[in-house]
Amino acid sequence: MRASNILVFVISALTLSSCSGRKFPPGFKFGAATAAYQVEGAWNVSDKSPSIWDTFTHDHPEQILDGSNGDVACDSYHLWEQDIQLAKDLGLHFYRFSLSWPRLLPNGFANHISEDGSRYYNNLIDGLIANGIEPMITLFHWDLPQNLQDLGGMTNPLIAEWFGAYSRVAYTLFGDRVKTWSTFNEPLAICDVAYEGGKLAPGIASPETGIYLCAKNLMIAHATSYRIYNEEFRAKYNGKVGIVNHHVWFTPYSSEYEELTHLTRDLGFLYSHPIYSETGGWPPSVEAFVASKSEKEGYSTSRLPKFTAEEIEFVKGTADYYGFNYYTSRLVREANNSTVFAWPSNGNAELNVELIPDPNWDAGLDWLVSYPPGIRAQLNLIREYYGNVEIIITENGFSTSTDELDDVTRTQYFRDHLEQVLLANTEDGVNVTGYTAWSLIDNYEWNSGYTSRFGIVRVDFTDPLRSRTPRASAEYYADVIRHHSL
Ligand code: GBH
Repeated sequence: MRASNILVFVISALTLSSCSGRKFPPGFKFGAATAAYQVEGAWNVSDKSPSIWDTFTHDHPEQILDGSNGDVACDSYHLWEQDIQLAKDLGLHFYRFSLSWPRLLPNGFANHISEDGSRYYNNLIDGLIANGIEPMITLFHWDLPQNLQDLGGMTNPLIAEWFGAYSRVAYTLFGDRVKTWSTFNEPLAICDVAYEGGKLAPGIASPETGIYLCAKNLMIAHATSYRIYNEEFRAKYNGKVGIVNHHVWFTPYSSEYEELTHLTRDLGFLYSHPIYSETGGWPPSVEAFVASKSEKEGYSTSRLPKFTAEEIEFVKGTADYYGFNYYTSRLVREANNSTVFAWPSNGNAELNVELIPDPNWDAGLDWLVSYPPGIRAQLNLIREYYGNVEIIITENGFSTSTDELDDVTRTQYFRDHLEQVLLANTEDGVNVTGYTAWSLIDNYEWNSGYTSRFGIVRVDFTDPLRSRTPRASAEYYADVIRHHSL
């Protein structure tokens, strides 16, 4: 985006905060999210088998800041009724949670459905609905069954079949009551972050090739799941299926990096272009870039596997909405020899870019620098790329290292970001229809263990009962929902 556009954003933001037209459109929905491995605990109850996150945290505690794991986490496997009560007290329209694949299908395959696993999710779904809260299910939020990993996991093209079969079980069991589905949460994390340095499960570093094998297989797996829904369930259940992408808003460090910024943004759309673009397939700029680099490196084919013409058609159009997770923004410039590549893994090594926060932005914990206009700018960019597709903000939130109840910075983060979402909707006409706070409750924050808190509700992890206490941000959010305005 050009500086003049940023100025327009700033001016309209100022105008908005000084007048009263701060209502969200009537159908706009508010929710909050969690993910199975981060909240459920009960990692080995009944016939549940280990996921790659069980294995990774048990075998490599040194990869986790406090050496912890999700064995118990928030114990939501047992305390799900409390989670529903919290969601109800907040007035949430929907609750976004994920299914643990190895809890539902202990073999990974569809030949055996766990009775306890299916009962757990049925109870959760029914409980939500009884309290007027729509369930929104993510099929895959990173916790792949370990036995499928042993067969190659995301780098085995058969993952598409396995994921399809798992999806069919989930759609069959829950599709009568669950109307909004997403297949994968953040391919960027599943493929790029995980395979770049092996920092996330399965702990395999394969930055040149593993990343892109995963990328292609994931796209086919997503489309397989979508098409199964279309062919076997849509007529009966009439729900929506999409995928959730994480985007960092990128803007040039200085005008000489405009082109590099475009390429960086295009790479950020690696998992969107095959679905939402008119042509289908990988973003052409990225495809050309990796192909030419691979050739120079002596590879016989591009490290980014090509789609066949048939595969392009198979993947194209396979989403009923655009799931968008937003947390932070970065400036883009060319890396030099002394650059230490840090998160975000958005091709920084591949493109030789350095992605750095503007010192003027509010520093949060670790990587999470707050730049509210970024969410609005990225919403507009999605529309610029793919037209006025329905967008649901599937995650947005802020972390702290302390667990205070009066969470002033988190509340401010929500206020500022909600305002930008509202502006994108009302001023820019972006078709954004929902907003999801990450997270309903403090939970297991992957490599940060329990040191990084995202909950609008505090969880006391020293308490065997994992007591839950709403923070000030929860009150604020409940207020926004109640008034349907800021
Ligand atoms: C989301 O990822 C996830 O969907 C969710 O599960 C998670 O709890 C939430 O955000 C908050 O993080 O350790 O410096 O290398 C957002 C993308 C990818 C951001 C991994 C942090 C690791 C940063 N995340 N990344 S670092």
